[in-house]
Amino acid sequence: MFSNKDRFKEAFLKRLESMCGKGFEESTKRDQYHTLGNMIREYISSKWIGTNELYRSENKKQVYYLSIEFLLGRLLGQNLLNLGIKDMVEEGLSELDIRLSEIEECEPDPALGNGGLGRLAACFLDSLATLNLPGHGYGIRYKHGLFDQKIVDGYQVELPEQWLRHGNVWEVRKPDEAVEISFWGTIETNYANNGLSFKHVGAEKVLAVPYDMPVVGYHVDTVNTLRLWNAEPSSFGPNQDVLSYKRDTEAITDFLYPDDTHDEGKILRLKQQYFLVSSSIQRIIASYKKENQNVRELHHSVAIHINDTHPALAVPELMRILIDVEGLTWDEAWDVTTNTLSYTNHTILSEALEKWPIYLFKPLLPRIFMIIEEINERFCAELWDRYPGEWERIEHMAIIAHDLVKMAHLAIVGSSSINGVAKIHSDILKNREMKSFYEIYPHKFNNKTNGITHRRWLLKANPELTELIKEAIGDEWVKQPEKLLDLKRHVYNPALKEQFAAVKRKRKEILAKKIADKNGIIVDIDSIFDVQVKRLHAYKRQLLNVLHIMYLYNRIKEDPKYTIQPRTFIFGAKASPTYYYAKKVIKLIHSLAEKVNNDPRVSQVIKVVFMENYRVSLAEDIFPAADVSEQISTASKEASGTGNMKFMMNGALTVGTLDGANIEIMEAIGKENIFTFGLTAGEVLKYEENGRYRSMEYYHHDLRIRQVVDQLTNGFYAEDEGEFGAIADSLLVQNDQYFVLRDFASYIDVQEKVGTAYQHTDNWLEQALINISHSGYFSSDRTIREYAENIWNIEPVGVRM
Ligand code: H53
Repeated sequence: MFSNKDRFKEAFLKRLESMCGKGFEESTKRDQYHTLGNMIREYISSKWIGTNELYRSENKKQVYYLSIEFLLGRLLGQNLLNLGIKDMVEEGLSELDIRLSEIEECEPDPALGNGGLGRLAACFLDSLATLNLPGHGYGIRYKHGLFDQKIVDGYQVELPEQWLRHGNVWEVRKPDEAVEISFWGTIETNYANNGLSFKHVGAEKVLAVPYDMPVVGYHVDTVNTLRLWNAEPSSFGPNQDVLSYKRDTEAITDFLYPDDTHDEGKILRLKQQYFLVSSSIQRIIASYKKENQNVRELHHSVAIHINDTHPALAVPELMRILIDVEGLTWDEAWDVTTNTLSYTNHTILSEALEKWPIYLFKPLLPRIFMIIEEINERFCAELWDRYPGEWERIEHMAIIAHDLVKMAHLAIVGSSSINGVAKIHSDILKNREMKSFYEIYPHKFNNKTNGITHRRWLLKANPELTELIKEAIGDEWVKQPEKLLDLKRHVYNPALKEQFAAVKRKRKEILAKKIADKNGIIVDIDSIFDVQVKRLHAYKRQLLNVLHIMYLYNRIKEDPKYTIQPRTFIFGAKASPTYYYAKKVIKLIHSLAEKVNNDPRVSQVIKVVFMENYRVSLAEDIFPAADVSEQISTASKEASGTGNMKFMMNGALTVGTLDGANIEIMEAIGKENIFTFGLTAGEVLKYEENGRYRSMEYYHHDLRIRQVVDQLTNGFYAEDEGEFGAIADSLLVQNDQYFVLRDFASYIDVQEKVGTAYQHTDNWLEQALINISHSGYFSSDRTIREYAENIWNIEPVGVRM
């Protein structure tokens, strides 16, 4: 059906009729999307089955990536591209007068993640499949993904996301592979002749039903699986309140928690975590046992990855199954568990390191709690042997302390590998945050700098730039992204620079049109498109960006001779619904936009745009159009960042702190091709230690700062003077935890340099091309190879198209 355009057209029309019960003329765009999606999934299925059969017959080691988030983005376009049939399908459809891009718009964005963590997981799946690596994602099939953001009078309003409303063409329900999960109840301990045994009685059972989605590799035959678990009632008993049982059960997979690096501490979240872990591990072991006899050798065939602390219950759950179900001794089970599991830490923010109160944990997961207690006791005994009498140290490292279960400690003790996500982050883990663990397990700690899939963020999002690069250096880099380095030889080629400028301009026009349509703001294509898109969080410092614009506004108003290179400041960000400060920053951006964009003189040179409902599909329009990438977190706080890499790959220049992967970007492209500013991580950590920072001093001594901070509360940006009081308080009363005022002057200086640099067009274009040529290192293919070789010990399974 996809062998040539005509056969495709014929099959498409036939399928449209049979699926939708309508003729082509009456069909809607959505009908067409569903028809095409179904055809593609069917086309994928033989490769999918083939891949699974191959994995079974070759019986090579496989990795299972457990993650509470997978931020996939739309799949139709990416699948067509990876299958190598996009051009043919596009042509066929256009002969039917259908534009593929319009059909793609009908696909809801599967938003099963909040931000970096979930998007990284999605990039990893794409790389695993493309590299023919046997690796699968295990997650939750949230009925409602991350909320849809509406802006009403400048305020964020959250609406439930509804990606499943019209069904999901990519998924296959597998009821035969459902498993039962037990919550609540009590544990009966039996003393038999050959030892203890445990029985979980009076538990509430929930059925976990898998929905599988294919993960198609790029131009290979490998199709891996993303398995998403759905919670359903197990069986109804005679004296049961059926309705409330059904409601409570289904609630487990109703919503994705809309917090990013915040720990909401909800019992439902703990339920979600155990639900994911228990269903995944039960199934992984069942499928292992089909091909293998001895669970003592599980780790030779299976690697299980814990993505952040959310799936850390994998440690006690695997222990439970090995001991209670498979009959292994504690020591045998511990050996298998620690050799099977590995863990990635994604943050050092203390509010994100999950800790569960025992009073919630123990009744919900009684057997799991017992096992954690035992792990903790044995671990503390080891510590006691090593550090006799050092109570404080042991208390600090314990898995259970002060009535809390510390998930990061559990993950570290129960895994064979612990990695951070950028060099500086891994160093901070080793030398500070997890220093005491590093001292006893130095061999476990390692770094895996994050990456992004260039197939989505360059090939799919920016076909114009992709073509240009292919014209300049051929297409080997598509399979081997490090070869983008070949572009470096052409950076000074005037024709290439001109063509790159034309591509950038075209993409800016496309984005400008979206902005005009959605925001009703007309932006200047010749202005610098200066972009900050990411979750809203104090440490990411959108506020610093805002204060800079407030300063520019004042400057332009006060000094008639002041001239600057025109700029369009573009923001996109969702705030966690309960995060008061973050929501106020969104409101502030809107109040600022209102003032700037409506001022006759100021709006000639600057514009402020907030793009509503930032998500993967919108990101695909934004990155290709950016000139400047804002990566301005307080040094040491952003573990890696991955937006920085997407901008770089699309030829934007970074304004950034020496934080996360910004540092490695700088090392790759050279200091002269990035605009860095602000405190270093070392300086920030020192301030935090010695408590010598006084934000008030900066407020008093820098008039520019005093003016903008005063404007937050003197009615300049809001009639209600209290509107932005929380923001002003964060800076002055709370002593500016994220060093916004400390870095202000340095940020203003570097932004001035950006303005001047942009005027030297030739040089700017060269710098942009240098950024692109070094972006290959930041492909997730490199990252995944490192995980495969150094952590999981898995090898490609030979399936080539
Ligand atoms: O993970 C990204 C990093 C980023 C970090 C982010 C993250 C979340 O999105 C959610 C929870 C969490 O602990 C960390 O903030 O710096 O790039 C992928 O590693």
